Amino acid sequence: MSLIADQKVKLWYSPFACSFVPHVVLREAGIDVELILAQVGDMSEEFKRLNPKGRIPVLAIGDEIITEMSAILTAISFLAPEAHLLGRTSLETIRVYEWLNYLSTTAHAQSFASIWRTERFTHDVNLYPSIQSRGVENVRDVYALIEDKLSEGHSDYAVGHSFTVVDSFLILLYFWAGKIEVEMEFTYPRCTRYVKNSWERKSVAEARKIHMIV
Ligand SMILES: N[C@@H](CCC(=O)N[C@@H](CS)C(=O)NCC(=O)O)C(=O)O
Repeated sequence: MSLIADQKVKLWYSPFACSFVPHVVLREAGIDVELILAQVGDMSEEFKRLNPKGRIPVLAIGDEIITEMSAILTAISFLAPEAHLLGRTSLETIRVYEWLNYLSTTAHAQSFASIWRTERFTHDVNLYPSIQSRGVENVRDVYALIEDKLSEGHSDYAVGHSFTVVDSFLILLYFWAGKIEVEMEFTYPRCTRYVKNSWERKSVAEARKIHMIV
């Protein structure tokens, strides 16, 4: 596959969902994108043919259909190398992937999913409350770690000293944690300060509007 910057780019998204992350990154990269709604909980058969995993985000660059957060963010970043959205040095890029894997797996697919998609973790509805309360504990553990990591870099950004794909992911997860009523402001002051710094950034504000993240 060769990524050519002038191919048509499309993003399938749903409000409140993780498609917010590539949406911010597309805006950071200055790429024109066609946004297509694929509402979580009401995805069309046509969408499921496009992505048999039944998940958003999905990105199309010309005829190439790309799924999975890390792959999508990498593809967008390759379209606009001058924006350095995967970091500015090899080590920064390594750190970006270290974050992305942690956020996609431990934070999203394990912790938040066990609260919002408990049916994927057990067939026994009697176990839901126990799995969900463990999920909230897991979210707190994730945030304790993020709080520590954000203090290491002495920067307004998660990796290096400029905006990367990681920043957009962290902004989304902060919003999600608020939705499950984890107290964020006093318990995780560095995370809070960090998210507030980027909340009104142009790319973030535009993606928040479409994704209803307010
Ligand atoms: N492994 C996928 C997971 C994406 C994912 O779980 N997306 C959620 C929205 S945040 C989704 O599409 N959920 C649909 C559903 O649960 O039915 C990735 O990292 O891109």
